[in-house]
Amino acid sequence: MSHAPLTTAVEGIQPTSYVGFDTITSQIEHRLLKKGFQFNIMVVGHSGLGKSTLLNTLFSSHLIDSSSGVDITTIPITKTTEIKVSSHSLLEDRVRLNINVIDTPGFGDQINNDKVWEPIVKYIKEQYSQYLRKELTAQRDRRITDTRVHAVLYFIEPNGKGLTDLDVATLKRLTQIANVIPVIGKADTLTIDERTSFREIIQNEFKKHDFHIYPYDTDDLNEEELELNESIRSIIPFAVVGSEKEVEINGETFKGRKTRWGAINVEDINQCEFVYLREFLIRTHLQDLIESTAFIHYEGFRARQLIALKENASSRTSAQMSSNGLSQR
Ligand SMILES: Nc1nc2c(ncn2[C@@H]2O[C@H](COP(=O)(O)OP(=O)(O)O)[C@@H](O)[C@H]2O)c(=O)[nH]1
Ligand SMILES: [Mg+2]
Repeated sequence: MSHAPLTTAVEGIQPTSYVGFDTITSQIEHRLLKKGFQFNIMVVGHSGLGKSTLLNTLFSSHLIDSSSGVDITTIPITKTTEIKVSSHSLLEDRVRLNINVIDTPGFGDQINNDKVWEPIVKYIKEQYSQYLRKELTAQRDRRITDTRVHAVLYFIEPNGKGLTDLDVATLKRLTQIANVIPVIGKADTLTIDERTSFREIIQNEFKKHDFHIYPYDTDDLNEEELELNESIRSIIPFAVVGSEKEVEINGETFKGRKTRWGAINVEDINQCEFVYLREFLIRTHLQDLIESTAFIHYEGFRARQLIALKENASSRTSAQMSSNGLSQR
């Protein structure tokens, strides 16, 4: 009997009878469905830009209270940005999506907006640090609860002029540590032409400042995926309109905003880019947002921390050695 060669070609061999490993996909699906998915999304931007409303519109559920009807000036202004986390569980077909919404009230509302991004940056880094600590314990949990921020929706004010100094300072920091998706809030306050030119201004500013904006082109993407990313990049920042209310016009009901001049259908692609944002964020890139957070942002954080730890340890050892009269060599 001759032995099989040590290296065989990676050609597929068709088993002569049914083995059953084609069920692995359904085994994986079963396991994934059982544990559900965790998605953590943060919203950043001035009060009243429609952050809460848009999140509720995106997930078609009332996740956070909007300030509608509440005069913003009556809300006590805190000295700094607050971080408010709320957890929700949504069920669609058999898929359970656990969502943590991280709201950042107070951002940009002060007269002196110096360093108001700090609590946000700190929160994002803290989640990485907690995750790392859990990974490094001797008895790791089989499943570490993931609180890392997978997406930051950054709301730009529809002022038609461009980014403010606060936007630039915040985006500079956030894009280094998380997946940032910029949107123009309350885009219905701009005409379609105004939106186009506003977007151009902002895209140029992004280029000028060299912001690392999500989605990222990685080596493992195929041509089709690269093209999709390119088309998404061309409409960033998405000009969005949000509404939780149903509007009825000529017997047709839709999610929209009624004005004295007519109504805006949030889901009409000729009226705003809400549908594109939802398509991108939820229907094509949800898993990629989670993976990019783990493999790009968290990985970078982890590497930096471990290198620092090692350097710390080695400088301590050499200090100890020299105090014992030993040389390192
Ligand atoms: N015109 C317009 N108003 C909006 C839009 N989204 C929300 N609003 C309204 O703006 C106010 C503030 O919205 P809210 O979602 O609480 O803003 P947040 O402070 O950024 O969370 C509410 O009265 C909303 O009804 C929008 O897209 N267009
Ligand atoms: Mg809000």
